[in-house]
Amino acid sequence: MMTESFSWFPSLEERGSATALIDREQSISYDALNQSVDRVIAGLLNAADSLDEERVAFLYPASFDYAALIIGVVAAGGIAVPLSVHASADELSHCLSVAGVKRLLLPDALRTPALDTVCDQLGVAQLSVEALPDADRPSALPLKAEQGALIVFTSGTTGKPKAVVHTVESVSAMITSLIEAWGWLETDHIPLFLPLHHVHGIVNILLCALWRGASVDLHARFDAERICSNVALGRYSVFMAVPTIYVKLIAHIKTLEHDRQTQVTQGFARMRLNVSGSAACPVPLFEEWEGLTSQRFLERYGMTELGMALSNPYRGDRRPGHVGQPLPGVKIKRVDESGNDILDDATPGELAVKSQTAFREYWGNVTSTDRAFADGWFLTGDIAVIDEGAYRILGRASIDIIKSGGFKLSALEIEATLLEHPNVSEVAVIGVPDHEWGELVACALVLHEQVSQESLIEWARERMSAYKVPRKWHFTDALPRNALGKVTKPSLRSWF
Ligand code: MLC
Ligand code: AMP
Repeated sequence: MMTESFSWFPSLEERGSATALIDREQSISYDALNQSVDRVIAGLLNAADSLDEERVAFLYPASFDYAALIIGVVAAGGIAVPLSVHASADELSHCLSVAGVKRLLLPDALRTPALDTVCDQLGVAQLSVEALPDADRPSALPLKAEQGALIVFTSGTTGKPKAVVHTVESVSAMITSLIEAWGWLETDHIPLFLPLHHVHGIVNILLCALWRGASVDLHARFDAERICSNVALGRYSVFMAVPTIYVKLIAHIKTLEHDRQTQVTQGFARMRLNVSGSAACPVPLFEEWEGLTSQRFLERYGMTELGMALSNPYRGDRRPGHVGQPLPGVKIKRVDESGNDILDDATPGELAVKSQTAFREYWGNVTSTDRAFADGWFLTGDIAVIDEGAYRILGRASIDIIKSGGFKLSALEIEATLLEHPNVSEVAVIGVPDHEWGELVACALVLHEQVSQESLIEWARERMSAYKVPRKWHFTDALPRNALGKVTKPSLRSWF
């Protein structure tokens, strides 16, 4: 049932001259951000009443334009489709066609001949924010709770990434529940260096901060030295990152001379919150960070389809190796392989979730949407136990999902791309444990004609994002298979 009008973002205008975003030397106030959002709304609508769930894609790095687009597209009744600025033309083509995009906004500098070809083939118009028509913004912009708001692509066990559709209500619920649970303040100041095509960067950092009236320091990429300099100056009150980034920060801090090290670690110590998530935080990392900075990570567990589901407490005991309890409004149970509820805390089971923050559907993919739910419970594919009241994630049900540096990767998608190489006849991809990246992509190949590893890597980098390209390679005459002819992937681990 469609509910009545639903409000999307708190008034930016009312926050006036407070700083919303900082991009190197430049900063913009909430007032200025509000004007940019209004221009986006008016330009996209161009006198129409609503975008009616038009999927408006954009390819902007962390920038004022990005922020105006993600808020403005939704306010205008569209579905924001933020894409990765590091994606290959093939990957972008997949996203644009699955989501049925007709307009792609991007700065001129990101236009490439390969992308021009893709857009011509798909009938997608490319334009920059500045090129949006000058128009009047309608005074009323009624939205419905169930209306689509955001599409984020996520890898699954069935090949190419799926388009996860969040609604105005689910995105709003994701934001407000985190603001409440983690005590966001309008005086908060947070750096944003995570990619802006995933919920961690988009929702947990950018939208939570802007919704609450806090300030966001934008970084086009993660640069340990630059971040540490700002931390040493005491700029930030909150820090959110994936475990790999904390590993990189520790390595960087260790290279600094003693006084500088102290300034940086004290900068972290003074913050009110350091959050780790998107992948398991190993206990030794938790302890090393606490030893260096006195900060006990708040580790939480989330997923593109759900936003955040489990969290250690903001106030209370945060246990290393555990992801805490369900966030307010989140119902969690654990099920066995036949879908039966598991009642014994110590027996491992797959997490199944019901939440206001849950997605609506995979765009244009009824089969996958239906398969993702059992009796209204979303099946996460993650296996967990409950240990003295706190959840502990043991791993994933499928070997074909890899988490590297916080990115979720599909082994099958990487295999399918590598199989397109004319010299490759068989390939199997797995994730292998790695101290820095959590897991690294490793692949075993059978070639029917010799080709060097270097040229395969170069070939792969033209077709997939750099973080998907295998980092470990093993060439063999045959892949190990079971009686049914299926590759026995666990046995490949010994090769790496
Ligand atoms: C970069 N590389 C990776 C990689 N990231 N390889 C494997 N896995 C990754 N995640 C490659 C680069 O292409 C480069 O290759 C080499 O590693 C070294 O690059 P770098 O410069 O040292 O790394 P950097 O570019 O700084 O990237 C590291 C990173 C990045 C950690 C900043 O991976 C990142 O932003 N991760 C966060 C992903 C994220 O936000 N996930 C949230 C999903 S939402 P070469 O060959 O060029 O040297 C979600 C829900 C939830 O999970 O719960 O939050
Ligand atoms: P994504 O689809 O990119 O949103 O990734 C979601 C997946 O990341 C989850 O299904 C988990 O496998 C993993 N994940 C996120 N947070 C944690 C965590 N704190 N511990 C372990 N795994 C996590």
